[in-house]
Amino acid sequence: MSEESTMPAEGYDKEGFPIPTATVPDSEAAREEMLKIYPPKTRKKREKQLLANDPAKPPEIGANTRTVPGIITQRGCTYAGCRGVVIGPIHDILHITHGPIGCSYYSWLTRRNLARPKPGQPVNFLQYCMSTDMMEEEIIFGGEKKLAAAIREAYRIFKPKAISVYATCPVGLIGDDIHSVCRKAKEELGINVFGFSCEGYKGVSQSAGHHIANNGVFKHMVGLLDEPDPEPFRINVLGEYNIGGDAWEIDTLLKKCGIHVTATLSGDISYEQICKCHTSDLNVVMCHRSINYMAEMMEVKFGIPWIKVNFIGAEQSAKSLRKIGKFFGDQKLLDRIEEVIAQEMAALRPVMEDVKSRLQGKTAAMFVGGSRAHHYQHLFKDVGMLTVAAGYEFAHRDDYEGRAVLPSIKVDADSRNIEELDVAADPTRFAPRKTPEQIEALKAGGFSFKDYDGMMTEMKKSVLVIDDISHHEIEKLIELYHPDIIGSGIKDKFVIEKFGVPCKQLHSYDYGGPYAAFTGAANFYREIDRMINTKVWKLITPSWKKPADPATAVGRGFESAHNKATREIVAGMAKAWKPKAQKAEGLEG
Ligand code: CFM
Repeated sequence: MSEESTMPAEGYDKEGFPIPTATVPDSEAAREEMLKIYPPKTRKKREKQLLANDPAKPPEIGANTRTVPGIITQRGCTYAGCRGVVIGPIHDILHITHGPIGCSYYSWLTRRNLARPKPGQPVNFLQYCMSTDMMEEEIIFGGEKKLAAAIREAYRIFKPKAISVYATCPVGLIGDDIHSVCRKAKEELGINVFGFSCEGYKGVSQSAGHHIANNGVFKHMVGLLDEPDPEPFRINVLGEYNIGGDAWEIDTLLKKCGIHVTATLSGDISYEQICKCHTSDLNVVMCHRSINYMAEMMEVKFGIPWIKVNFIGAEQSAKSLRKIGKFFGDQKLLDRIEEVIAQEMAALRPVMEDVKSRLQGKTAAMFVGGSRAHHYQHLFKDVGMLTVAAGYEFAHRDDYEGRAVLPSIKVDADSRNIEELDVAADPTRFAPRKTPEQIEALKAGGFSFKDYDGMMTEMKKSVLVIDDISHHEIEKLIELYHPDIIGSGIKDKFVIEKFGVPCKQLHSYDYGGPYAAFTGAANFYREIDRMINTKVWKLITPSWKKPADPATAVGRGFESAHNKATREIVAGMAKAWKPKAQKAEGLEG
């Protein structure tokens, strides 16, 4: 709309997107209500993780710290972050989990990182799930022999280009040296074999696994193939995992503009693409949390600059394209980008307007991962909805408050556990993509590198920010805020829906998607419209609205004596449950 007129129409911002009309509820009262059930020690910790926002000066949030046992977290483990999130999507290498069968089984296609075979690259191993199936015998006598045999067997059957091995909790506990097994296998088989010490307990969440994975991908794959793609305007899309086909939408959009993707890390990506991604001109970062390490290391070693982008939401997609165009500074490319944005918006505008008529004024809350709780706020805003509460499961302070706080983040024992690679400029291959003068000129024109201002700077004042939310806090949020929709995951979806509030899974997309780029945005708007405006929610009486029935109190009524007692036990307040010995040692609370 900004292209057609200089004055925004009433109810629209200057970019031509509707202004949300809902108001932010009284967050201080809600915060107190959520915290008051906790015993003092738990409260002290949760207080730092549960704040009222101030976009001008984001308050310091407690993040990336251990979860209080018993609050029912949504977090995953370090193994999940490494094997499942960052490396698992590479489709033509074999991923072998060294551990009991459960760790493998639960990493078998449960994350919807889609991949399809390409011309010349017909292999897609993602449907396979490989495990050393450790049993009692290996736990007692060691599992290295079984691992070596498994690698050999897998190679014999599949003949992959590379094999990656992942350590699960018991492997670290019994001390199997997976790295020496991998080194020997590499020599024996003549292919790349490498391991990850990503035992589930290594960190406070899957975030530690991201870091371990970044280190390993950088050490064992990036830089192995010095063959730049011939196309101009080459970029890598970092932190995009092709959930529900998102990376394909982004790829198509970039292609339309004339921008070439060398590698998407790691959505629908091949081993070869990762090996040559250091030959690209620019790294654009979607998910800052999971891959900022790689962006930093590639800049130091190879001279590739990085910028933050976001292809979730129409307004954000347009901004991201323009930013990439500005980096290359080619007038033809810039013109083509404007043409593409105009085309995409012309197709999207009618959908937005239609949906907006039913969604403007509605509210959303989101508790997801380490980047989507931020990115998806833009999709809701595109159609006039307001985010009244949001939080990550495992992000760090910089994802909330912006990278400016990086120097002030305290490194605790849990983070120190994860190796920081010592990276230096490559003696022959380091090549800055821009001259210092070009960089200065870009900066003078308002362009910023390595910038991420975090979620809080883009949220309204007083909006609740909740890190690592507990089920108790979600229940309170629903009771006090009645958001029209909550974006979350499978672990709390059905709890939320039993309260009569629709829940959109923002990890797996409820088997839907894609939602990235303009085409994906249209899918999302329509789906949210359907979810919020279906009549089914009006037929449910939320359990907290039902009067307690003392005769059959179990599960009936939020304030029923039974439910109250259960919540108190969960919150560690039930005095009767504490053994005397613990009290004497001062372990309570
Ligand atoms: Fe990044 Fe992700 Fe996310 Fe993440 Fe994840 Fe995911 Fe996520 Mo689930 S890499 S931080 S560890 S954007 S699997 S694709 S949806 S929690 S918000």
